[in-house]
Amino acid sequence: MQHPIRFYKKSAGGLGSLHGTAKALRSNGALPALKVLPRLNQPLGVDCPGCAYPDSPKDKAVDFCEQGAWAVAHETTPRRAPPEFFAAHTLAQLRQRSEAELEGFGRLTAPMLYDGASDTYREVAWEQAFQLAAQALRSLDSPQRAVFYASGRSSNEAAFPYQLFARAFGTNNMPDSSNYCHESSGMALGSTLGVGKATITREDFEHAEAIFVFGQNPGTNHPRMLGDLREAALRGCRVVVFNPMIEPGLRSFADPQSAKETLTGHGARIATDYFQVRVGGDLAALTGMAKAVLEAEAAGGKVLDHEFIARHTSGFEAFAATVQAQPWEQVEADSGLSRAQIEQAAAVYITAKASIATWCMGLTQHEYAVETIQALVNLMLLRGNVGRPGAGLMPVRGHSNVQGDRTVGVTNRPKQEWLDGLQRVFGFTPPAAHGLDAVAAIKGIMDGSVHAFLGLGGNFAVAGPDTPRVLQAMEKLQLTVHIATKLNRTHLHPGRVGLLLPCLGRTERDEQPGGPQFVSVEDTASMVHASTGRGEPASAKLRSEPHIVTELARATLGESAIPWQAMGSEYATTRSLIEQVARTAVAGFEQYNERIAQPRGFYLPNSARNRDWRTASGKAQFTALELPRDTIMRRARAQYGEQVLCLATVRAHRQYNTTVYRDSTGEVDRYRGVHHTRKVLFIGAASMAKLGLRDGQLVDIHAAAPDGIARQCNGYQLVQYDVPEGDVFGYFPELTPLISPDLMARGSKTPAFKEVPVLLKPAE
Ligand SMILES: Nc1nc2c(c(=O)[nH]1)N[C@H]1C(S)=C(S)[C@@H](COP(=O)(O)OP(=O)(O)OC[C@H]3O[C@@H](n4cnc5c(=O)[nH]c(N)nc54)[C@H](O)[C@@H]3O)O[C@H]1N2
Ligand SMILES: Nc1nc2c(c(=O)[nH]1)N[C@H]1C(S)=C(S)[C@@H](COP(=O)(O)OP(=O)(O)OC[C@H]3O[C@@H](n4cnc5c(=O)[nH]c(N)nc54)[C@H](O)[C@@H]3O)O[C@H]1N2
Ligand SMILES: [Mo]
Repeated sequence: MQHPIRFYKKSAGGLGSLHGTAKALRSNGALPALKVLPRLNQPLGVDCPGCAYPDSPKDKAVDFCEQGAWAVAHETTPRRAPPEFFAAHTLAQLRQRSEAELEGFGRLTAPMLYDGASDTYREVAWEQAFQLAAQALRSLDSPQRAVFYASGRSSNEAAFPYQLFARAFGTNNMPDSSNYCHESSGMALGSTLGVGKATITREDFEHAEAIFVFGQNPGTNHPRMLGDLREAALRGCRVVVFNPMIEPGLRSFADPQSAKETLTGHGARIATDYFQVRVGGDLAALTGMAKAVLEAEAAGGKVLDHEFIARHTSGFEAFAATVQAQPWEQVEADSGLSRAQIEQAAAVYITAKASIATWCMGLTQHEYAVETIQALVNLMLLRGNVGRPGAGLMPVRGHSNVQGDRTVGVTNRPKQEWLDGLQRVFGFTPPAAHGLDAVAAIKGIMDGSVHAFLGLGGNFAVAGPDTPRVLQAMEKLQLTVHIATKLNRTHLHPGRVGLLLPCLGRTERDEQPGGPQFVSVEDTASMVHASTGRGEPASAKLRSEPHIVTELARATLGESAIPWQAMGSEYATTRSLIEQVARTAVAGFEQYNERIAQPRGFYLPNSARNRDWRTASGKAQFTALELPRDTIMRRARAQYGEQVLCLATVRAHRQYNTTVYRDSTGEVDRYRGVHHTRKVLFIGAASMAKLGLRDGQLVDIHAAAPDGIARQCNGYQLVQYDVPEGDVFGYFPELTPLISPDLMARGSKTPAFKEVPVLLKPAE
């Protein structure tokens, strides 16, 4: 068997990215995508449907990346999955196909209804589709039987009527992709700084003296961020990385827009310091850094910002006492880093006049995720690194509008001010009780208490834990409605009434009775800006997301004081309604329609950035955190033995979440060097030696789950890689079936996708 790894020796970016961009275009018929790319992330252009990284504040001729090109090319693909395609394939047959094949069938073209007798989806008229969904919803014995899932790809103009629909129907059951993603960040920042969003803008990168990057692989998932890190590194800023894997994309980066770097393949060094913390070890590492900072202060170093701490924070004494009580031995054991390494990181932090901390899924998808991010906030507060130029915290969001969706009300835990705003503007009393989050929805689907599922985008069951079980349970639902651009596995398990409703993509022209429409999105630095699709729609039968959502609502709830039809046909109406609801709930939406027309849109002010702390104490809150003894891995090892490994599921270069791309050259994960197969497991030499396994060997992976249920993924090839002992890494979504829904973050309930206890056995 061929070894799938060819180690990547060049800088990330550079020619590889240019080739990758060209491949994206070639594999999908270049023309439509080529029309879109020059307008990507440009003022008044199209917002990239890839990640939520902010657009350049300066005018840049090119402000998209290779990964954006793949996202766009896959949306503008010439391939189609029309009704004839569905007539020729039963769902049983389609279920045999891989994620990449399902995606590869192309764009959906017509509304489809599941027909159980033939086990196929068949075309249905739009009007009938709306009526069928409405009947099924109205016949539920309680609105709480329905869940309204949202993936973070839809615009504000679709998300707002969607949450209004759920609440007017009578439920806050709005699980969303944030529950799977940055929920832990929102909670930790909310409890400590009073606002669950980034406190910095893209300009702040120009003023930082140190940037700490935790649990993030920007070379693959936020490539435009590498440009900012590169510029920072070139002007002498320290870039300190905490990541158990050596990610080549974080080591050095050749700017594809620099001819010299591209031609030589030698880019700029990115990480000045790289710490291979153990998976789940960041809380200990951050505790250690705080200890080192406090020790430096005690030694007379004058490193704390006393004025800031006194004036702006609360809880310092309890925090400091708790940090000092955590023994260095435990800090070292839990983090996998030596005291000297941690002191080195602390020294960088102490020396820098302004520090930024960014993070992504490496911090959020753990049992102690919320606590870990609170520990990061603690560290930043020690030197007043919030609310001044070049300093602050930034959770780097995933989906391009996941932050905007939350801002306009998509959440299972709405704030009372938001509900009051809905009541004031629309005159109904929205439900106050919190609804189901994603894991609770999964459990409800499995235990039969949920009867209807609606999805505004996304691939709910494949993106969440215990996929095979959840998919099976979805077939027992009374109703499934998926608003989608492409086919995916969740669609292949319809309920009794099963609807698949195809929508326009963001790059496509949206003509409504009110004229051509544009939508708006919010990036991870809180810039709200317009996105105007101009491409030819993939099919004449496609409807826009706002139209589909509002017609579903109108059919279900009838005519009411809520102007559904206007919101579905003239999005300025929606924006003005958002502005009205936001007036007493979210700052910064004044004159939404006027200001969205500005070239780069407008910034939603962040109270913490202004050192206005909307917390219980009215101050920025230090959190006293002990290092946990009771952890997923300790419990699993107590139950299953010391051979249990910790699996972190991550993304490869050629995928967008559950969408796996096929690359004609066999490239799977460029920077990590993987080719031709996704069935690999990255493992350290020491772990292999301990378990009597060897590089290249095939293994079966068994979950060591707390609920004792057997879960298994077979035939994975071991790849020796520089990762800490006891930790292994593999790709989602393939390995998600190993994850029990009981593995989740305390507080945020985000699945612990990066902390999955597993056992390896030589393949049978
Ligand atoms: N091209 C592309 N772009 C994307 C996406 C995509 O799939 N493809 N997805 C989008 C979405 S929704 C999101 S949320 C983001 C995700 O962006 P990332 O968070 O960068 O994605 P992951 O692959 O989950 O990578 C997590 C990183 O965390 C590290 N890690 C794992 N466990 C730990 C740990 O315990 N501690 C630390 N310090 N590090 C750890 C891994 O080694 C890896 O480098 O990307 C967005 N952008
Ligand atoms: N094991 C493991 N699981 C994870 C993660 C992990 O790191 N490890 N990461 C988690 C994270 S961070 C996230 S955000 C979730 C993602 O979870 P989701 O957001 O649910 O999943 P996606 O794969 O992004 O959704 C892809 C589908 O969205 C639809 N789609 C694409 N574009 C559009 C559009 O413009 N409109 C509409 N209506 N539909 C569209 C297509 O049908 C496509 O198949 O996955 C989570 N799951
Ligand atoms: Mo995400």
